[in-house]
Amino acid sequence: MQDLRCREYTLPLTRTLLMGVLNVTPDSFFDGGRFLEAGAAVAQARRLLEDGADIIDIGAESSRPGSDPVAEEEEWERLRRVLEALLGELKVPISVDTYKPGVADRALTMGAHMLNDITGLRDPGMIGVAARHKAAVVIMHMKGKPKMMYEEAHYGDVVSEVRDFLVAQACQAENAGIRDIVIDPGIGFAKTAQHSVEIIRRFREFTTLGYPVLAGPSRKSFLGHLTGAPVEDRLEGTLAAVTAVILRGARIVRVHDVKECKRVALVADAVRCA
Ligand code: HH2
Repeated sequence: MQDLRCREYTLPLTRTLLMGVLNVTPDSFFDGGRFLEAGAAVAQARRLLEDGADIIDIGAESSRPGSDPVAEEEEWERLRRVLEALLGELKVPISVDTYKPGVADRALTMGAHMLNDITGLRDPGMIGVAARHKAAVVIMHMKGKPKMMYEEAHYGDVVSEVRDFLVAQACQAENAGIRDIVIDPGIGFAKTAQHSVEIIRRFREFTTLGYPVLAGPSRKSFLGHLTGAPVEDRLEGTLAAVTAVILRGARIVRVHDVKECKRVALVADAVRCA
């Protein structure tokens, strides 16, 4: 687990990688509507890079609790304009946050490097697409669909249920020939605030499975639950959660505030490796 290959890029896994979030949606829970226009999205991608992002993750359908799915053509149209502009320019891997094989296939054909699937490759078509394009994949845990996911937030032991799902999906991906697999317990997805805290507290139970682990606590509602702060005011909570997961072995953090999280990662990495 020395490095992560994202098609023509190889990223080291010896330090924490920063995945910068870029949502080209009207309704994402934090940055919705800000980067829907291609020019604004490109400017934000450049800013994320300047701030220290190692990967840019572009999403064109919000997965916030209660959100409605977007039609495949609409999702692709939002993505296409931004991908076209960024793929020629950025010198870092571009990840596409989608669970639809049709969108994934078109994005990888255009040159994207990584698939970030919040449904953990539940659609068997996704495995075939990733394998065919030799793309890296993020397998994230979620139950149900974003629209109703809080109704699914029931577990015996949340950590073992999530871990069993991630291992099963990762094995399927490996059997299909996918080499570069990242797992993600899906903080906030069909999880109560208590479940998210439990996942962070026991994060080592994911980071000892042999796959690099990604965590996405950035500005999520469990932080609001703990601090009482609205989404615009959850930077400190995010930094605390990012520190906690890095000290427990996370290798990638998916964040909106790359500059601040990068500094936190430098310090936490130094402590982790001391
Ligand atoms: N969280 C969100 C979206 N995609 N992917 C992974 N692998 N892990 C996560 O925790 C994760 C994710 C939700 O955040 P955001 O993209 O900012 O919001 P929205 O879904 O409303 O666009």
